[in-house]
Amino acid sequence: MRTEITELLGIQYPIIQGGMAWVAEHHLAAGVSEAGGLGLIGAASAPADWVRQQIREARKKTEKPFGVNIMLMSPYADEVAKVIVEEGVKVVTTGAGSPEKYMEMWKSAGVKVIPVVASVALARRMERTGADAVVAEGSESGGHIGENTTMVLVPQVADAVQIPVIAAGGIADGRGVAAAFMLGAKGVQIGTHFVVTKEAQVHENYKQRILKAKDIDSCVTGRTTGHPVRALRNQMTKEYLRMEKEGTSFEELELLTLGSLRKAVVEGDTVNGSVMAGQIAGMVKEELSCQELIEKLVKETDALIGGAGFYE
Ligand code: TUI
Repeated sequence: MRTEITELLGIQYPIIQGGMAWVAEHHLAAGVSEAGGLGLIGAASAPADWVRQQIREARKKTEKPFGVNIMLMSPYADEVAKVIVEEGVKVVTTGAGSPEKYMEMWKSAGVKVIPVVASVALARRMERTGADAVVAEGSESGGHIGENTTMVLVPQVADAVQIPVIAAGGIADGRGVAAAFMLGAKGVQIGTHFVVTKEAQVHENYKQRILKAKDIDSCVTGRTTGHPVRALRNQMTKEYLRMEKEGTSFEELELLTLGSLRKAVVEGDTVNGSVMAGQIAGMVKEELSCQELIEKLVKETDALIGGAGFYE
């Protein structure tokens, strides 16, 4: 499965792990990279020193390339951006904003920059400022999302830019990977299925909630505040949606979500916490190791489109 993405990143398979807050720590990142994909440490809203330690721990576990995802709304984004360079990280992906102000620093340090985008306009802007690739992330994804689905976003982004496009949102098996290639992607980013891997240091309740999810179990909160977030339906999302409908202030709604992802991932409170997951959760039925999952994805994809010339 050699594509522009495997060549760009020096990895075996064009499969990238999502930079999920609280979930994407060094065990998972190293597991994905060791299995031939690109593992990521999700900096989320964590302080720069936590990110630095995570990078060092991942390096003890793998000599293969791995990256860091920066959540640009983080109060620590500036410091984390510098840690990437200081620690010699080879790849950075970004989410929830535009990384333009860090581009020069990263590019001159030889860091490969892959912004996650949810629109054609941002993809174009990212290419102009020197991005090496983009992740086109559809609204099937878990967490903070844009307006367009993967099906409509990926081909439009692929038409709009020359740099390789990585598809994300709604992909959890070989059919999804093959479909992404047909839409013009040269790689995929997968989140939800990696939450339920043996390496993921996620509370068992969180994993079980995903494994038991049905097709219609996710919902989107925060559409009115301009921060739409997809999570699995529970007491928290119900309360949030009720308050949103009643016109509750942004500040009060933020209070409700503050720390709610940690509550679910770390404490296992899947009732009052935020169980962020993509719509494809309904199809995730087993806990595999990163290696088993990646091997399964590659085998299934090859059976569908191997030799059909889609990878190039
Ligand atoms: O960033 C993500 N997914 C995330 S971030 C996150 S932490 C969070 N939690 C609660 C509220 C807000 C954040 C959880 N999941 N994916 C990448 C992504 N980026 N999706 C959408 C975007 C995006 C949206 C608007 C990127 C840029 C943008 O506008 C930037 C601009 O300047 O136009």
